[in-house]
Amino acid sequence: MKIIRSSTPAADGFRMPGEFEPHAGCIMIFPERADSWQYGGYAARRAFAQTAEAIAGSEKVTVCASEKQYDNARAMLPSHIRVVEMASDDAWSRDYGPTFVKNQKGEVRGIDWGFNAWGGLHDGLYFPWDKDNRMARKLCDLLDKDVYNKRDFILEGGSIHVDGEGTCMVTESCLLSGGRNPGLTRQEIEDNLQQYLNVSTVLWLPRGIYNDETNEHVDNICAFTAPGEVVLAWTEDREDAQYPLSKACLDYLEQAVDAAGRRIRVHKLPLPRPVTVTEEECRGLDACFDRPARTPGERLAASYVNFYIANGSVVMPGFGDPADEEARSILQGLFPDRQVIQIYARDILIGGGNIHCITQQIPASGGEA
Ligand code: KQY
Repeated sequence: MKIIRSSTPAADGFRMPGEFEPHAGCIMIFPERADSWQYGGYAARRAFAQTAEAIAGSEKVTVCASEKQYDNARAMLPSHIRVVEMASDDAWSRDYGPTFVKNQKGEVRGIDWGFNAWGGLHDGLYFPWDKDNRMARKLCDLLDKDVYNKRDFILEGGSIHVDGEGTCMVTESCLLSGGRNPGLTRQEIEDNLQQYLNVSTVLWLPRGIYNDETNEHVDNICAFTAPGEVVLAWTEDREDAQYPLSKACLDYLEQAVDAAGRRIRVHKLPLPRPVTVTEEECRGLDACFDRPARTPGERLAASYVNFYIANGSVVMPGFGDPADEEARSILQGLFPDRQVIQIYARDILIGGGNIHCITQQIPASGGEA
């Protein structure tokens, strides 16, 4: 594996493909952190294993597990899922796995962004995060991909979505947050996205999901389903704290134009009713930074937008909510050639994210037509 320090994907003719383009596989990490996953992570590991199996129905899945969890992961996961031992601080491959880029010959490379646990000592969510920060490079080595070093720029994979045709979508609340790149202007941040993802247009949604502890990652509020088309997490309840956030995004998207000059087609995806943490769940979590990791009644950032597009399926969260089926059927309509698989994801949500946050696609190699 070569570490590329002096050029950029755009300069080398590489771009980040849309998630709906063909994959070689998917990377996940087995959960065990006691202040993220209640009661030692037993229920979370079951939900991660179900997610891995659903994705493995149509693409190769690699699960990274710690030395302590390796045997358990190997036992819980079927043999067609690859398990490798790799140290991490938690289980968010979207955020600190490599972001992959591809050129016209079909060569794939990784990007190793800086990771500081969603805000470092400013408003980050745990310390230390050095094992997470080393994962992108280790994974590129494992997969035999050269990697761009961009550790001087803090970025999580969940804070970007691309359409593969020159457009990237982010939220202002996250990318302009004080804990990531406070020394950079908005224009400098946009320049980095342009050079590393090879995009010409950055859509800056104002906000994300209410109480999303990532400073409102875009992957929880809005996702491309095709070039020029997005789903937006939506509530009709004007009294709900989420309403002004979703409305601000809708207003923004209705006037936005993508890199190809298209207006964006917005499909509203309903939100579940507010999901809050129970006392029993809080009792099962270790403290974080000498404070309780969660407090009873705290609202979690539940959203159906946090789905993963696999080669043959779309794997989405369910919350045991009346809106589960409506959200599933909207996504099924938008992805007629893929089977939409819903996983009961409360035990992933308690950790602070969902199915998109715990997965990272590896684009298929091979030339483009
Ligand atoms: O991408 C995410 N949503 C990850 C959030 C991690 C929170 C740590 N408890």
